[in-house]
Amino acid sequence: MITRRTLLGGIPASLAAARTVAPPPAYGAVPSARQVAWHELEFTGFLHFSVNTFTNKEWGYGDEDPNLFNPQKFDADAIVGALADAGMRGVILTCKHHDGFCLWPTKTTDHSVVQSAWRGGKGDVVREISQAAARRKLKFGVYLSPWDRNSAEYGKPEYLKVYRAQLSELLTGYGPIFEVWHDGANGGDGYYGGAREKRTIDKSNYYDWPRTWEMIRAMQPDAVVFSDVGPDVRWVGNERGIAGDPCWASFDPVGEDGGPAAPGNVRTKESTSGQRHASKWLPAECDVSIRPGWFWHEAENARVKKPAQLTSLYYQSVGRGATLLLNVPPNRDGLLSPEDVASLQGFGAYLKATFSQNLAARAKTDATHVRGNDKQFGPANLLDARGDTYWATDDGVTSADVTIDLGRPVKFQVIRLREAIQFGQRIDAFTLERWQDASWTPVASATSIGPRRLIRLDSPIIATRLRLKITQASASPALSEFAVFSEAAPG
Ligand code: FUL
Ligand code: CA
Repeated sequence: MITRRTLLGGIPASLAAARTVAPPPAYGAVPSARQVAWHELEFTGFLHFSVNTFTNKEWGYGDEDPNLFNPQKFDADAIVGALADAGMRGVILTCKHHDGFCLWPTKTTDHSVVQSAWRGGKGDVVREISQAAARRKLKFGVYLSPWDRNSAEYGKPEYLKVYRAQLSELLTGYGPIFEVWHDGANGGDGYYGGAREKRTIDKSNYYDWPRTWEMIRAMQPDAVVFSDVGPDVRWVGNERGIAGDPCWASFDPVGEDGGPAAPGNVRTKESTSGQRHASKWLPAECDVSIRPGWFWHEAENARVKKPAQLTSLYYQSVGRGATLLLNVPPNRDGLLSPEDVASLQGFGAYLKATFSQNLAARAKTDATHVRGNDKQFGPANLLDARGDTYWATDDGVTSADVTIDLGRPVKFQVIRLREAIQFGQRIDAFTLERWQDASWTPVASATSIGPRRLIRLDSPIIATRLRLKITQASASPALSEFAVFSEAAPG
């Protein structure tokens, strides 16, 4: 006789049933595996380095003598080490900025380190930074400016071949690349091989971006591609390092005139917050410089952002679910200046001291709803420091509470929440409360969570019990983390 028991291969029906509770069906746009890995980086570094470092400019015209580039004390390990100590998990180098000078010995043009006296023309900044990054376990990414004010071909169809050849040199010669960064600035006057004229291009069609992105996929399938319009990561719409609040991970970019969007042609106002119910998972990256300019300028040494300013930017970017890409430009020696290193150290110490210990790690949890009453979706999953375990409710439940009992009064100032984003961004709003004077009293409320939400209270509070109320959701909530931290003094 075939019984239910034999069908299940000898597993008692009660246990088997527990295992069959399915994870929640995905809601809306969901991230790709490469996007999930990118979200986990949270904080990365940007290095703007070129002939501009030596000419005191932000945008080189393209006629600079390559010999100007001579960073005598260049030390990739020192640069990358300072970024790593600050807590960064990746670094993106301006392999070529708008001036067209290539920091690696490219075969596509003479306008490169090969023509420089630096290391007798045998140097390769891309190689040294990528190797130093690998030694410190930082991911390495490339910025290759589409706009090239040196190239005689710029603006003509031939330039596209040059650009793609440069990209393939970078994507095949320097190990794994985590991010390819396409700038939106395009066209205008330049040297252009001696023509010294103004060239404008059709932003929507000239670069044939979809074909270039296919090339990147083929050469570096794990790399995310950044631009104003993605396809993997979107510009946040400002260069101040500040994400919107809310900041939704989904976005359908639209061109300035309402037509199709392209790098350099997007309604940037919408990029800051994204759109709640867009079709694409296209999360925001906040790029900002530690100095007023992107390149190093002696006159800005006194204007390097202090650890407390970096801390505030961190909460306004990483804390809203975006990634922070902080530029720290090497100086003419080929090192980070002491002012920048000091700020990075102070901020890194703050991050370490604040986030190393989740004060709720050993708390007791309880929830109003648990998916299928199955432990595998229980609220204890919020505290295990694992991204792949989560608390979830049954489908159709769009408001639910979870209670965290810390067992003793705990003083803290920062709360971190993460959604199980593999199922999409589901939560619209929540409130955090503490048990005080025999009732639940609100501590903070916010909207988007997505990959991450940090709440930094104005001053520390003490609580024994906390309650997280999901007050609004577009699909049943699925949260992977709830953590509380005691904030260190800003470095
Ligand atoms: C901008 C560029 O024009 C700046 O020089 C810098 O590289 C910044 C990150 O992107 O669009
Ligand atoms: Ca978890």
